[in-house]
Amino acid sequence: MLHIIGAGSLGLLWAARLQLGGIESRLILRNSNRLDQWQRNSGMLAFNDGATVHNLQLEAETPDANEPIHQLVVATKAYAALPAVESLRQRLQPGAELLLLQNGLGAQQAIADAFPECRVYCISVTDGAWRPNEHELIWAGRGHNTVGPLHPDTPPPEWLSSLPDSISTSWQADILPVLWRKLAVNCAINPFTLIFDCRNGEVPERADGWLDQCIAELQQLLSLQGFDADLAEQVHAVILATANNSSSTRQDLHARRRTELDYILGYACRSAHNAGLPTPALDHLLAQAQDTLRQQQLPAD
Ligand code: NAD
Ligand code: KPL
Repeated sequence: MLHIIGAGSLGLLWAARLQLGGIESRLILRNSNRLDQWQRNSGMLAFNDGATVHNLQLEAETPDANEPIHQLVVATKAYAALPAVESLRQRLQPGAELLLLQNGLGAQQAIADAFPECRVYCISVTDGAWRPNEHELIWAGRGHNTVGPLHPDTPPPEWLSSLPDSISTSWQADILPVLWRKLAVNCAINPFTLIFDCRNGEVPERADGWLDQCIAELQQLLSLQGFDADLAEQVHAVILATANNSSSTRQDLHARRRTELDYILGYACRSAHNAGLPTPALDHLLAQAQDTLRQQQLPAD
């Protein structure tokens, strides 16, 4: 039995695909109010996988249910991940496997530090899913899950190979470079889309030389971590491939939700400062992005 905490876009995407693949899972909602709300519609979800709408009934419970947890998918935003896992501390069994789907970095290490007896796996997710309302889910972009252990030498969880084909996964024993590369790409795109309130494709023209400076600093930061991928090429390839998209950060802005800025650019700037690497262009980008959030009366972290 897989437990999933966070019944948002990605948590529901996991729950729906598991159920269609015949694998038992249970959603964990924040509290009894959320559970009542969920059950008012008999726990039904209309899951649009791009070709078919599946009407699914999904099992849900609150954190204080009794059943022990051996495998947990954490599908909250980065800033909510540690408190969410904390709410299940009493139920997590020694050696429990935690699968963390969060964008950015910082939340994964905080959870591993707080739960040293658990096995922590991180996933870099390229699926795209969104909810027009609470009981409808649209799988807008079929992507891939690259899974790996936060601490090297942790073996893959046994059940990983029995996930349904709809959850496309590959094992990457060294997951940090994957997470860092995605973080760097997000640092070069998302904060600019916030500041200029623009689509991804407009970033090079709007940010101009500032983007090049940020990419150069991010490239240095990646080198310090021991990774030498050509970042400029990757950033421009992602901008081209997602030119018409609103970044997740801009979507949060428009929906007036807290963003994950602190786990993306905030984390990159803190890592650079801790390593003594000057990053004036990134620091300026962070300050401007935080100003934009404050002007919109949204949390700046
Ligand atoms: P979301 O906001 O749609 O869902 C998060 C859910 O977690 C919400 O329903 C929220 O109420 C719930 N939650 C928060 N704290 C909780 C708690 N303590 N107990 C129980 N539930 C709690 O977010 P999302 O879009 O599903 O994103 C989740 C993570 O996945 C983010 O880090 C995001 O960047 C990443 N991601 C999302 C997508 C996507 O397409 N949606 C794609 C790739 C990566
Ligand atoms: O991951 C993304 C995001 O919006 O967070 C990119 C790659 C920038 C696509 O929009």
